[in-house]
Amino acid sequence: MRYLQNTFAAFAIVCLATPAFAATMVKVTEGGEGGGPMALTLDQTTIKAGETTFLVHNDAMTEEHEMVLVKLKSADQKIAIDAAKGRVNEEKLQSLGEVSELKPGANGQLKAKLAPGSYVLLCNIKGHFEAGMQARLTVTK
Ligand SMILES: [Cu+2]
Repeated sequence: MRYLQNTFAAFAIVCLATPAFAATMVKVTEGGEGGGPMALTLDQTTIKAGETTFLVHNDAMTEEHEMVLVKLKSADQKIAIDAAKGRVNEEKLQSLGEVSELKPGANGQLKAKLAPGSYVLLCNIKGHFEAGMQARLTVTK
């Protein structure tokens, strides 16, 4: 019992000490079905630089989504769409990772260390980006 108490105390100290180094959490909600409005929303659109965890939830009933994290060269950078494919050409963008093939109702996570600048989060399943599955994120110092 004494051992358990000590273990718990040590654990509590670790927990209390953690917040100073804790990653910023950004909640990402994806939604939309085939033919319906598509959306990708963030619970905050401006965050501080550093370790960031994106908690991604696919709120759709039947549609699969994904989330790609892209660093932009500037806040007003235009993102070209390959009209024939109905998708963004990811090779021309600086991707920092993705949560792929997120099933309806599923959750995913992406961790990244973000430098100050402009970012976009998008779903690059055919037609989804154009339908509205994109959100800008600003990272400050
Ligand atoms: Cu999608």
